[in-house]
Amino acid sequence: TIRLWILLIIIQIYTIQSNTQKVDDSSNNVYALLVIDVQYCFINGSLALKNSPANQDGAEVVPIINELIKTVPFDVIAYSLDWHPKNHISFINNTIYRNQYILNGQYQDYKIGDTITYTGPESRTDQVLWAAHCVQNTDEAELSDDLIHYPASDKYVYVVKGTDPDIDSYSAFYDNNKLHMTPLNDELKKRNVTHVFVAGLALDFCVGSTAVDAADLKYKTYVIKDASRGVNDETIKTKLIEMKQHGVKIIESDDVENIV
Ligand code: VGL
Ligand code: ZN
Repeated sequence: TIRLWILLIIIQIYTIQSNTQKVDDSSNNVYALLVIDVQYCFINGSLALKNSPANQDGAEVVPIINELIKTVPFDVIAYSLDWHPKNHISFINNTIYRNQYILNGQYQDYKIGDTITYTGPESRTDQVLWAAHCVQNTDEAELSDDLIHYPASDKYVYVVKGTDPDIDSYSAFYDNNKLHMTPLNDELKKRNVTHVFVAGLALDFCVGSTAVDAADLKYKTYVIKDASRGVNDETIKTKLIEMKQHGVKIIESDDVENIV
């Protein structure tokens, strides 16, 4: 029984140690909310989600994200903006002059939602074709006025993406070929961010890709599903699976206060 007692005491000490360790760890946690592309282009502009196959309404994320900002003590809130030049590769009206770069070189009747493969020198990617959207410095490229946001500071960070005409950027961290990073990772690292919560538009594209990259970059990553809206039920399903495979936790906005 003496041996048993010693064993029990050792187990006790271990649990106490690992518990204090946990407390110490959480004191180093720095929580960021990543608000992805809550812009008029996706709410009531040229790529309004309510006109896309899933029939979801981008405006609905705004009050949910605002409530999170008001009630959860995030250390950092980072906003991304889809911010394309007029000649951007993702715009269907630009596919014709770029046709020389398309694999089979033959004219096709492209429609919005088609995926084409560009093989030109600067364009080396599969690209979904979208209506022209979120053109830099246009009204519809602005963040929603209804979304809580303040001028850039220690707490508030803004990054633009999709600015290179020859490559799209769904993730707020990288372009789709992962050749360049936006400033987002540096800005989060500067602020010692450890945990990121991703929400906004669109779940199956920019929100999902941002979350996958965040997890790969070793942030503890959560996607807030009810604070996001998507384009297409099929791609939403596959993106959720991909996110989980990369270790992203899929949560609801009510869960956030129990984590931060
Ligand atoms: C997005 C399509 C094209 C997004 C951006 O923000 O999810 N989707 N550009
Ligand atoms: Zn875009």
